[in-house]
Amino acid sequence: MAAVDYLERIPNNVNLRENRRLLRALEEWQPKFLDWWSEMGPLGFQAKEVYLRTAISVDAKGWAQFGYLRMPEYRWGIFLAEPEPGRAINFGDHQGQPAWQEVPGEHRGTLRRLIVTQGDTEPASVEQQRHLGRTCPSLYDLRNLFQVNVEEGRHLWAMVYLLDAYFGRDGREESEALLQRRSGDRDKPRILGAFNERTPDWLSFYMFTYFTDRDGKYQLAALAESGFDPLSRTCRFMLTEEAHHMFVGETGIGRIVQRTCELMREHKTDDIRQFGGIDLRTLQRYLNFHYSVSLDLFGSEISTNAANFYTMGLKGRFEETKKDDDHRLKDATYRVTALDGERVVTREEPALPTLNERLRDDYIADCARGVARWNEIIKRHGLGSELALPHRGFRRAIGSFADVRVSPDGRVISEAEWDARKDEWLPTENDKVFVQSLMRPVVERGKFANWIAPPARGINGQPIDFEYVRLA
Ligand code: BYC
Ligand code: FE
Ligand code: FE
Repeated sequence: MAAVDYLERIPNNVNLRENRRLLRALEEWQPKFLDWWSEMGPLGFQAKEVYLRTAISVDAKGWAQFGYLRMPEYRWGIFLAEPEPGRAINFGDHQGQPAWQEVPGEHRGTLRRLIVTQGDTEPASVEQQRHLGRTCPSLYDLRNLFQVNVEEGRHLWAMVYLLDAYFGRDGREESEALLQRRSGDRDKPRILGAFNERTPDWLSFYMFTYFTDRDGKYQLAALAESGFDPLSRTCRFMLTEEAHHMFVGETGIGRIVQRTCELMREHKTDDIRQFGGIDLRTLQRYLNFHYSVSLDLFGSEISTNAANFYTMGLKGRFEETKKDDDHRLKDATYRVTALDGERVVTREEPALPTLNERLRDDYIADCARGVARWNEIIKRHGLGSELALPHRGFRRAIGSFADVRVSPDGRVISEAEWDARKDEWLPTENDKVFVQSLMRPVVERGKFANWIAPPARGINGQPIDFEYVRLA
C-alpha cells in the first residue's frame, strides 16, 4: 500500500503529531480496523458516495462537516471535549483531588475493563446492522444507517485511543481483541447481551437506536463524570454524535406509527397488515423486546461493581455535578424495585450498590418521553390505542428479575401463564416473517416504503428527495 499520511487521515485534537509512540500504535491498528470494516461493516455500498457528517473539531458551532464520501474513506478521528481548567474528581473517595490526567495505578485494571466494555459495544452494533443496507426503506434512511455505522466506528476509535495512549501493552492487546470478538458468535461473542442479538430488519434497527443507543447515552454520561479526565472528555464528545443516533430511532418509530395510523384510518381497521403496514400490536411486541434487552445493559439492581466504580471515582451518576448531596453516598439510601418472594415491592437500600438501578431509573424516564410523543401521533389521528413501556421486570436476563417471569403489567406469573401468553408480548416467528416480508428496498429519490411515513425534513437542511446516497 502507498504511504498513507496518518496525520492527515486521523483528524484529531490530541496532538497526535507530537506523540510518535501513540501515532505508531494507531498506524498499526488502522489497517486492522479497515479489514474489520470490510469484513463486518455495512454489506455492499462501500464504493458508493454517501452524504455523511464527519467530526472535524469540538467547536460547538462547527464541529462537523457534511459531504459525499465513500465509507472506507471516512476520516475516523479522535476528539476530546475541551479540558476544563482545574477540573477535580467530583465524587467518591478521591473527591476534591485534581482529576487524573494519567491512569491511577491502583484502579488500572478496573478502568481498563470499563473502557473495553464500552468499546466493545461500538463495533458490535455495526456488525448487528451489517445487512440492513440492501432493504432500506429510502435513500434518506440508508444514509442515516451509514451515518450511525461510521460514527459507531469512530466511537471504537475513541476507546482504542484511550487504550493505546494510556494502557501500554495491555491496552494495545485489548484494542486488537475489540476487532476479534463478533456479535452473536458462539466462541467469541461481544461482551454484553444486547450486542449479541440480531438486528435483522429496519423495525429492529429503529428500536435499537431508540432503546439501545439510549443506554449508550446514559452510560457515556456516567463515564463523562469520571475522575479519569481523558475518559471524561472523550465521552463528552461522543455524546454529541449520540444525539443523532437516538433521533434516528425516535423519528423512525414515529414515522412508522404515523403510517400505521394513516392506514388504520383509511381502512377503518386495526388489522393493517393486509395493506402493508405494521400494526400497533406488532410494534408493541418489538418495543417490549428491545426495551427489556436494553434494561439488562444497566447491570444488577444491587452491584458491588457499581459501588466500586463510584467510590473509586471512575464512573459517576447521570448529571453527578448537578446533584446536591455529599457525592460520597456512604450513608445515603435509594429506593429500588425488588422482589419479595412472588411480589414486586420497592425497598430502601444503601445507595452505593444501587447505582446501576439509579441510572436505569433515569433511562426509563427518558424512554417514557419518546413513547409519550409516539402516543401523541396516535391521538392526533383520533385513535384509542396506546404504546407503553412494559414493567422493568419483564423478560429480564440480568438482575433480580432474571429468575422469575413478569408480565408487561408487572405481575410475577407462572411458567404456564408465561408460555400461554408470551406470543402476545414478544415478537413471534410470524411477526418476524411478516416484518421481513416488508423489507423491500426503496432507492428512488424522495420515495419511501409503504410501511413508513417520510420524515418531516431532510438532513442538514437538504430536501427530503435529496440524493443522500449516489447509487449510480
Ligand atoms: N450482558 O455487577 P453487575 C453503547 C455482567 S451502550 C452480559 O450488575 P456491573 C452503544 C457484568 O459484566 C453502553 N453480562 O454488572 C449502544 C458482571 O460480570 P463480572 C455501553 C452482563 O459491572 C448502541 C456481572 O454480569 N457502555 O454505548 O455493575 C450502539 C455482574 O453484573 C450484563 C457500558 O456498558 C449484560 N447486559 O454493570 C453502540 C459502560 N450486565 O464482573 C454503542 C461500561 C452485567 O461478574 N460498562 N453483566 O465478570 C459498565 O459500566 C458495566 O460493565 C455495566 C455492568 C453497567 C455494563
Ligand atoms: Fe456509540
Ligand atoms: Fe450510538
